[in-house]
Amino acid sequence: MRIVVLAGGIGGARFLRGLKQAAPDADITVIGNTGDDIHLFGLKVCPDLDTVMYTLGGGINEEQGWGRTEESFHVKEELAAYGVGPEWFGLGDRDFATHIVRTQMLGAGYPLSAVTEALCARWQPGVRLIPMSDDRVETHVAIEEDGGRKVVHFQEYWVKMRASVDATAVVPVGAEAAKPAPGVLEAIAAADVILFPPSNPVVSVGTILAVPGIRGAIADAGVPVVGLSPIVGGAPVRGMADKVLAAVGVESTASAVAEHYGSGLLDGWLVDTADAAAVAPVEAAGIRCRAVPLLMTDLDATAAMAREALTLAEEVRA
Ligand code: FO1
Repeated sequence: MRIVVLAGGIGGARFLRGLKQAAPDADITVIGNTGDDIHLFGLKVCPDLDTVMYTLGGGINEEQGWGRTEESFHVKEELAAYGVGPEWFGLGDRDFATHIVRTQMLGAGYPLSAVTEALCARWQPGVRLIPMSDDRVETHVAIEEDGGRKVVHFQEYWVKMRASVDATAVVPVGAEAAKPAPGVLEAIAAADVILFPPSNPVVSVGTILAVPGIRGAIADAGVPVVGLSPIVGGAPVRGMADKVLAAVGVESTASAVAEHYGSGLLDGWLVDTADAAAVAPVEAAGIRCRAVPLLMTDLDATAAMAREALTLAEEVRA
C-alpha cells in the first residue's frame, strides 16, 4: 500500500511513528512543510523536516519533540558571548551540524529535496521524506502591536512570543510562486491513500496545500483522503493552533477544522471520543466521520489511531 502523508513537525512526526508500526509494509511518502524554515547565522534551518527525520531516525529529543537527543549548546553560548542572537531559538551543537551540511549542499547548487534525501541517508527514517517545494516559502504572521500592524516570522511568533498575542493574518510568503518539489505530485498520483495527521491545519498542512498544484492533485487523486483532528475537546492537543485558526476565521473545534479542509478535499475525518458530538455535523458536511481515541500518549495508542485512519479510508473507498 502506498501512503502519502502531509506532515508538519511534532504532531506529524509522532503520528508517522505510529503509522509505521500500524502498516510496517506500507510504502510511505511524507510531504513535509517548509514554511517554518528560517535562516539563522547564515544557515538554513528546516524545523519540520528535521523533526520528522530525527523522530523516525531515533535522534529526536523525546521530551521536547524537536531538536537532538544528548544535545549541548556550546556554539549558541559562544555566539551569545559575541552578542549574536537570536537567543530565543535553541539551536544545539548536534543540530547545527545538520544545518551546516544542508546550507553547504544548497550553496553547491543542490535543491532542498536532494539535500533532504542526503540527510535522510544518515537517519534512515523508513519513509521517503520530500519537502513540499524546493522554492523558498516562509510563513509570516501579522499581529497588532502598540496600536499598529507588525509582521513577524512564524518562528518569532511561535517560539519567541509563544503566540501570546492574537494573529490577524498568516501568510505563506512565496507560496504562490512555488512549485511542488520533484516527486510530490508523482507520489500523490500514485497513492492508495492520503493522510492528514493531527498537524496544524493552518501553518503545517495549510502551508503545504498553499503550494500551487498540491491541493488540486490531492482532490483529483481519486483515492481516500483521511484526516485526524488536532483539536480535542475544543483545544489543540499541543501547541497554539487555536491562535492561527482564529486568524483564518476558523473555530477551534474538531468539526470546524474538518469543514475548513472541506468535503472537496477530505473524504474521512477522525475526531476524539471527547468530540463525539462533532460526528453528525461533519457527516452533514459530506465527510465520513468516526470518534476514536486521538491522544498520542504512546506508540501503541498512536498506531491504533493510524489503524483507525486506514480503516476509515477503506470504508470510504468501498
Ligand atoms: N521550539 C521551541 O519552542 N523553542 C526553540 O528554541 C526551538 C528551537 C528549534 C530548533 C530546531 C528545530 O528543528 C526546531 C525548534 N523548535 C523550537 C521547534 C519549532 O520551532 C516549532 O515547533 C515548529 O516549527 C512547529 O512545527
